[in-house]
Amino acid sequence: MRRLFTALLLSAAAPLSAHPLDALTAPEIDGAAAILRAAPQWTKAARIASITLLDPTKASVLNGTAEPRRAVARLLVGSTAVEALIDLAARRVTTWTPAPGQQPSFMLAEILGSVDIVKADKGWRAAMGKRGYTDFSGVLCNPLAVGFVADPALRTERLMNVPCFDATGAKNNTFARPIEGLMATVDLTAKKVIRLIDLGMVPVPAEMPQHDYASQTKYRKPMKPVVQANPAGSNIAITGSEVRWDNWRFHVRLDRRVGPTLSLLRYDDRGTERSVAYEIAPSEMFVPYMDKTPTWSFKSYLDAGEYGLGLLASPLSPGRDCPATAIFRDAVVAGDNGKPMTIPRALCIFERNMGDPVWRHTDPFTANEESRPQVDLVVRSIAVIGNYDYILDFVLTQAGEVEVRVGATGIDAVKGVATQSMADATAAADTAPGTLVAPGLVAVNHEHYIGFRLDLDIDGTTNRVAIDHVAPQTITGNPGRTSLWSIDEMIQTQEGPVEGHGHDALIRILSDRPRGKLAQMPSYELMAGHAATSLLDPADPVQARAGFTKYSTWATAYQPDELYAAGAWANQSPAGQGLPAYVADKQSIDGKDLVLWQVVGFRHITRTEDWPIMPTLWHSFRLRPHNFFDRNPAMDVAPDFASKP
Ligand SMILES: [Cu+2]
Repeated sequence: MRRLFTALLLSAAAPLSAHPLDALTAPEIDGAAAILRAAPQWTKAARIASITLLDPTKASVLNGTAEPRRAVARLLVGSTAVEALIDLAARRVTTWTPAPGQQPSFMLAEILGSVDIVKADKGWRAAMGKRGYTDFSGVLCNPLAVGFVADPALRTERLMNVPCFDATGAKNNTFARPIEGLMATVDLTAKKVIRLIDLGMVPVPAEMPQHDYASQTKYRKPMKPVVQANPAGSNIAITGSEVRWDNWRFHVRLDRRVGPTLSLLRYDDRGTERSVAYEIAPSEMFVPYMDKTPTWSFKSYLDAGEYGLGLLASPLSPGRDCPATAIFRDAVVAGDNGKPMTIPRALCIFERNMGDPVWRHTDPFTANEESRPQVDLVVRSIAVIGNYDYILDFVLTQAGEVEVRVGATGIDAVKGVATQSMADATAAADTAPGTLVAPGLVAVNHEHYIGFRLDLDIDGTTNRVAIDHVAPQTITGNPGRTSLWSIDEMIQTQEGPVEGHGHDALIRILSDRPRGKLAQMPSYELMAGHAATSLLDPADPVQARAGFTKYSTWATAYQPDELYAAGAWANQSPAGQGLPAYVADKQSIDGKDLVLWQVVGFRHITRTEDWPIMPTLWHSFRLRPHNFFDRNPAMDVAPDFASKP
């Protein structure tokens, strides 16, 4: 009894958050909202768009010195954006900074409210009447970020573009029957439609696809179970938000804006814990569509800054989205007006055995066989942004590698067209921007860029960036051999794009201190993987808001407020924010605390197999130790799970 009482006292005295990098808790979000409302700057016209953890200073985290918990809020006061910093312990607003002309991310009430505004608009109702709609109960509208605002008179207004769909009878695909050619622009402040584009009637596709299992007409034979299993229990140990697995240790949280965030990533190198990264997280996403029609050409989403990858994290389904044996973690994010929202099972953490060897060899002379089974750790979340689902994975391997994977699935954005078949005379014109995926439906071509911010700290915070060019050489004096290649190492000393990806160069981030008996400079290679860069004209206003997509890799000097590849205020942003601005002063990065940025980029040339729902397509990049360990770090992996040392 006494022990129970002591435990209760201890838990009552425990701080609200156990780790300085923990996401804000529900009481902290409530507290931040209350502090804002009590602030002298608060007015009745103020609305809170977002509240998130304001990162503690890096030095305080690394030194273990406690700092008061702080939050950053973005507000709208009337129509003016404000950034407020809040000291949660002192219960006060420390800075209140208006950002005229900028827009915080959308509030859920704005997204839902704009649908009602459109449906009440006389002009829209008349245009719908011409299309035969008098009852709008089956009509669903999809409010969208407007991106760049071409009309200078509207540039400071807070806007959404709202196309609608006939979703009568829709169970799970509300995007399949577009009411094409009609789109309203809503002024969210004035709460009215300020523009209606009506390009004329396009027949609504007849088919309503359903992708639930019961709706299918043909079934393949269900498989006998193929599952991940942990018959002797999990190897994952979690304390608070700190995860230990195999030789890895890290902190994980779901950030409202950028989503899954790994911090303090360390690897136990035979008894010495060594730093690999301070923080790894998505930063921004850019998805431009390739259709010049006025109801499509604006589509160029910056999903993290306009909506929020953490805010839109989807609850994960055990046994389907993640193995049933995964550890599932709820997340708390601030909803509208600083109201905490719990997202159940927003993160999953699991081990997986893909059936691959982490290494193997059979000696050709002695026939000695040695092989080691590979087990990986995966941290997963899935952001559902309207029609699209993005699976965001961090994969840690026993060989010290980190793979960052993005799986694209969900429903292609589709456009209603007259063409029913590619044999139709209208087919060539209608399918110029994409692919006919169903009668009367074109999936429009587009591309996806997911910019990750990689605050790597290889054995500490003073690092360098090396580009190892693979340089062809001509050799003379040997008639049997006239060419080879060798490595030409170049150190990048200034902020900017890091160029040299492809098969002719290796990009590495290295410590500035030699280590071990070989006195090698420990480093990690950034293996680009899928790194398409944007083909749009740099002067195109759509592209100019997302300048980070012109290069696949960037390096910047660490700055605590440089977090977002397309800038802190991404919604309706002007040109040039984010990485292009961060590197403009060309600070030195040599032997400094530096940040790498890697953009996973892929063009989505749509295909019939993407419809009615797209099989998951994975893209990735990899961080791979390079002279970081003095030998294969997976030498000590046991040959069998039962093996005793
Ligand atoms: Cu796509």
